[in-house]
Amino acid sequence: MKYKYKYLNIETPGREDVEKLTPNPANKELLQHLKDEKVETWLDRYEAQQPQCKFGMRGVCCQRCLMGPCFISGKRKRGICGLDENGIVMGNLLRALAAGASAHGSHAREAAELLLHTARGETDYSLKGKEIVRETAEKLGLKEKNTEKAAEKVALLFLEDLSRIGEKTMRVLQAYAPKERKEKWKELGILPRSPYHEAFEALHMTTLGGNTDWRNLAFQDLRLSLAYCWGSIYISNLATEMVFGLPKVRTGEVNYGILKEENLNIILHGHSPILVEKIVEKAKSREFKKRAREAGAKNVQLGGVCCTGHELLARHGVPSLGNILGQELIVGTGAVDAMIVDTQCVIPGLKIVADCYGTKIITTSNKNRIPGAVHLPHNHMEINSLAQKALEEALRAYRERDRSNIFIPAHKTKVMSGFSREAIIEGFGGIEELCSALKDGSVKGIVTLVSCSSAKLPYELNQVTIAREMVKRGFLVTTTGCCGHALVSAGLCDTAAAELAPEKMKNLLREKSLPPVLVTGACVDNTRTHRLFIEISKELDIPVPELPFFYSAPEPANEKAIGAGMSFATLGVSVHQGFPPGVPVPIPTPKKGASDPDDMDANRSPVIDFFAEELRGLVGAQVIAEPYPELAAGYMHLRMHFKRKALGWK
Ligand code: XCC
Repeated sequence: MKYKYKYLNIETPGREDVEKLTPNPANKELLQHLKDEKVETWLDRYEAQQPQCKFGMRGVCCQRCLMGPCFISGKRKRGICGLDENGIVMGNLLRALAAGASAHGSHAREAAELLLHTARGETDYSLKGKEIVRETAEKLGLKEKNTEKAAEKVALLFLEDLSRIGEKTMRVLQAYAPKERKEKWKELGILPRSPYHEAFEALHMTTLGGNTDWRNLAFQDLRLSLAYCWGSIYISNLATEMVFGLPKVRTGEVNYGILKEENLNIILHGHSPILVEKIVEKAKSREFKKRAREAGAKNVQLGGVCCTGHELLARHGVPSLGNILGQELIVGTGAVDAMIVDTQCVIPGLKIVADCYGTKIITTSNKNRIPGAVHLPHNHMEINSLAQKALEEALRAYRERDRSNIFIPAHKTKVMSGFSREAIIEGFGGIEELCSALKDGSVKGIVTLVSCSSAKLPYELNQVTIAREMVKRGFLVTTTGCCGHALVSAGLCDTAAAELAPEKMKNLLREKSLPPVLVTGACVDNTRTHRLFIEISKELDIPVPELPFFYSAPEPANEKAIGAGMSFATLGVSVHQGFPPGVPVPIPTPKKGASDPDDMDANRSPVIDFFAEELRGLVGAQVIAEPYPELAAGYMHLRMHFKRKALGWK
């Protein structure tokens, strides 16, 4: 690969590497097309940034106070204030986690408010997930027979959990977490109060003159991760399921080929289903289709990007087109008339490409404004009218823009989607059967393969390689988020992909008509796999850390990804990160004065040792970084193999 970062012992791709290695042929064609058209994309900007700052890459750059930036090197052991490398690295990680927890917390608050207002009959929705309302209320110990009233109580409790400041921990955590884990977290002193509280504390602890004990910061990292998990993503997932219902397993097609030149193409992008659910309903109506035909379109085609793409694929079978790095390529087809975006992962480069093709960008949240975009800020009380306005804007875009420069790669991929936790269990014939499959080795273990796409790696290659490797080795894979888009487009979420699996697993998947990679939704739906792990552990009466599970994020990019991984680590599921998220990577060097060249100093970093080793003693899981996918797959296999052996499983 083109760029070599010796101090990280890592090579990163150049444009030619990405063009050659990225697995989806449609992405290859679009990258080439946009290069020919001289349209700037993330790939151009990534190349322009090379080589990237070696201090930033190792996480040893500190910009926390106004005397900085300071960085640590062989000669400069401390920043101006006196903070050392470990304090800087751990503090940077904690601050990134706090940012991710705030993004997910804000999403959770919107979802809980939607639930509250819907339960009170104040929105344009009614509760579709009535069984989830009843189940959640019961779990939370809320005695209320009336579904709407129960939902209202649940929503208020969620909002309280988000901002709880008293000594007691969150109610969702108390109700859903396994007893063994709660005792462990209590013993470690990491039971959180709430995401608001712990994010506050994390930022406070890392201001100038704050905490200099990096280990204490590491414990705050664990505490905030628990708040992130139980106080944000659990709330978003549950509230969304209560309002919009559980997804349904269905088959369909995804990838750029679903776009048609003759259609009005509207793409929905972001993370919140609040407005887009109504947009989908209205866009599918006869009336809107008629108006699109009158405007000259043959039909209306919807598509999804990032987590909104997953929500829509799971609930409505709306084809997903791509992920965070795919958004520019999608618009680069020239076929998109309007892209409606809400919050998170809408990159600024999107508007640059959109302007080249006259694509209208419509923003719907005050948390995400883009200069030059049409802005229609949503609120819970005006969903109908705002959805209508957004569609009117899309129609206008269709009529007004120059549609002569369209390039659509003809690739389509089959997918089976919509796997909730419930659907996975049902798909295997019940929790007992799923557990027997694990015990008898038909399924060797479960890996959840998730997270973003990063320009630092050959786009989508590592995600697809790890998924294929794990399936070949007999492991079931669940997936969400941007990684989910890569795996879906690679055809791994189609039943035909069962062919890759070893005989026993292949036969089981065939019998159950399941694909080896189950796409479970958006990143907040990582909770579905999280709860699946808890349920398997309960059924088998074996603590989670002893079971053959793994979490892997081959291409972490967003700060939100840190909390996602740590949510699993605190549960006792080990974590693989494909690219070290700003931690110094130790490179063994020959010992000074040693005559034997194999006599090496490991140059280990205390922060790395904490995550890779000490954490195992604390929560029963480790966090490791490995950018090379085959090595990562081999390592995960080995660790899970030892767990199976310890359990006496074949
Ligand atoms: Fe990461 Fe969530 Fe964003 Fe994709 S979309 S870049 S956070 S994987 Ni959710």
